[in-house]
Amino acid sequence: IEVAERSSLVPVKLLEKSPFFEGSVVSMKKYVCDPEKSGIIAEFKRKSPSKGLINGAAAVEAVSIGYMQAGASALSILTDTDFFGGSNADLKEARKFNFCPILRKDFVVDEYQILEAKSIGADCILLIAAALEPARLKELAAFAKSLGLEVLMEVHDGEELERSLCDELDLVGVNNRNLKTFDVSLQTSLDLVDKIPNDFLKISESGISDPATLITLKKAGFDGFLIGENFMKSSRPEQAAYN
Ligand code: IGP
Repeated sequence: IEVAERSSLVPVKLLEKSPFFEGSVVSMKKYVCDPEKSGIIAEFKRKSPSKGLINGAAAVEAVSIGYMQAGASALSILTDTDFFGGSNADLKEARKFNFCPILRKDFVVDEYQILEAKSIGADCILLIAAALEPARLKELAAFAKSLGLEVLMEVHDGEELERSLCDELDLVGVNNRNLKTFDVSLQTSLDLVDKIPNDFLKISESGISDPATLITLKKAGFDGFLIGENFMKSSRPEQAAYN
């Protein structure tokens, strides 16, 4: 359901009754840079605009628990239904079974969605620089911070990075996938890593499919690695993460 419809079905007052408003968040920043952990943010994603159906059968409970047992630092759960086949219920389910940072992966354009993220137990939200005016991005990031949530900003080029960087962010992600053409190039990450100030955790996103790539990215200066399809395309995503 669209945001406008959801916000009339579940008003803010009701969202705020969620017990998650009393609890504190689990820091994605802290977990991802913990040297005892892998830095991998493992993603649960059933389908995508670039690949179509990736995995229609996977169950979020088994996969999320398995990801964490395999050594992931954190989880990313798609809640967008139309493009990615996810839902808020998926994130709630993952939250029930895991004590770890959870990124709510969705296209955030409105404060309501940030309150919703908090109410379903997310710890971190995504803001996509290409989709938001810099001033609006800053405003949404500040709102998330006021609820105790952490913020990952996603960029695809140097211009977006320069334009939208602000103090309210915790992590900066470089998406290797061009959202217009769906082309994936790791070079995008390698070109941008040194332009991200060290105050932010640096995440490389998309198209990571082997340990050698991860090592290259780590050596280049990335702290975290967002991996979805490579795990999800397996009939046992959690086992793929273990391998
Ligand atoms: C994961 P991949 O290629 O490992 O499945 O990519 C993640 O980076 C990708 O799902 C993603 C995404 C997004 C999804 C990156 N940015 C924004 C939805 C919205």
